[in-house]
Amino acid sequence: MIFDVVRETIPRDELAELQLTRLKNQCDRVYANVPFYRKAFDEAGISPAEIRSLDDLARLPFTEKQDLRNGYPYQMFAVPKQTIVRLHASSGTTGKATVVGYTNRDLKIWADLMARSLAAAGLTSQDFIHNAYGYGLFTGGLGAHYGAERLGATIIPVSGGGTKRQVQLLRDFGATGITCTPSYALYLYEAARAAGIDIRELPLRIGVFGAEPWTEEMRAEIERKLGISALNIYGLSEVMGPGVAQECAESKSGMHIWEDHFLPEIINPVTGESLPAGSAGELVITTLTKEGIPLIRYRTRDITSLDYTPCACGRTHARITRLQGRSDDMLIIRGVNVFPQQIEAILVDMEGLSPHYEIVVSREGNLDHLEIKVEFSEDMFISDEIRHIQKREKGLQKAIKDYLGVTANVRLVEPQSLKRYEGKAARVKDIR
Ligand code: DLL
Repeated sequence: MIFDVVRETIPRDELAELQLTRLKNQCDRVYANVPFYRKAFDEAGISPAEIRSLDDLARLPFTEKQDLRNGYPYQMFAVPKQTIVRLHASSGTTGKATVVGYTNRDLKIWADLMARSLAAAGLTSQDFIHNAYGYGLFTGGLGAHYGAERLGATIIPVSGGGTKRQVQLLRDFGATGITCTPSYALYLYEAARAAGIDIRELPLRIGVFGAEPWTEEMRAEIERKLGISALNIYGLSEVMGPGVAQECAESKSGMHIWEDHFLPEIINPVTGESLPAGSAGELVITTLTKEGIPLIRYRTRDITSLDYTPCACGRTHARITRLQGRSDDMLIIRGVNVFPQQIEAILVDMEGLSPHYEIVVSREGNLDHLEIKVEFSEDMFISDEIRHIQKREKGLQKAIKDYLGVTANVRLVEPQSLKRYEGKAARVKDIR
């Protein structure tokens, strides 16, 4: 079912006109209200009045995650703080998180776009949706929540964790839809099996999975094990949250990016130059209607390509292909975004540790596993005994959990035992 037929099947020439009007508007607003943008536009030698076609987009400056961090917490807001009705923040940051603020209108649009997304996945007002995305500063839980309500479905706000209970609720409440990370879906399958429950025999029929990378093979596995149709959803907190792009049930190939609100481009991540449709590169998004934190040419760091070919579902919005990775070193561990520098910052803060460390991310069963090996400094090692070492490992593990929200297996190792690098250190091994 198409949730908003008029807007989702808008002819492309009309869409381009709408985008241009909105782009001009958005540029006027950020130039007038956000000092960061005024400076960036001035430095790029362009004024909002000079934007006459969508091609002029390429003349505008990029915005990066670091710009949001620099403006922590509220400097990137384009409206008075009092007009903001909700905050979210990126998970897992030591010092400065990325804070995003929404006006009432932003929240309404988010719910609409999330409802569009759930409908594109095949869910309707008749469905009961088990929402296991985390509720809180993370956008997953509340994003899916209000989208499901907007659709008129019944939302079951389970949030993350408590897996045994989740299995029981899935069975007892008879959910027909589920929203969570793809790895958690497989974890639920295992927990259900251990409890003697076969999810294939439950009424569950559709899953909307995202927030972390996954593959076609994983889709096939989820579909087989849970006996459902598994759809891909994309989003990021800076731009809105879940529901920026969504796969449709008809083609299940690429995610329609809601172009009446987000103007997508693909660039070469090294040179910054725009790439033609179909090429793989970094996705850059300009928000067209956001009031709280409008973003001009935001570098998502996600690698994908844009497909403008018509889709079987009749929606005219372009599709982004399954994400192929990132152009930075951000890791997503059990749905939590973690930068290696954040781990490093915690390690160097701890007395007696050397700056030599190794991070290994692997997958055990269906769960991500984070292991951190770090060397003792020379003087610490001589004086320390085994039980002290274990105590320190626990302390470090706790600090990582407290600051970053992820569980890590920490091992302190002897000085000089980890590999040294002559060139660029390759301290992170992602073997998932
Ligand atoms: O993960 C929002 C979200 C919630 C999306 C629920 C989908 C479902 P952040 O925590 O800001 O927001 O993380 C955003 O996660 O830049 C991608 O690298 C990654 N990501 C999100 N969806 C997908 C996906 C939410 N379908 C970052 N496939 C993004 C691969 C994804 N990676």
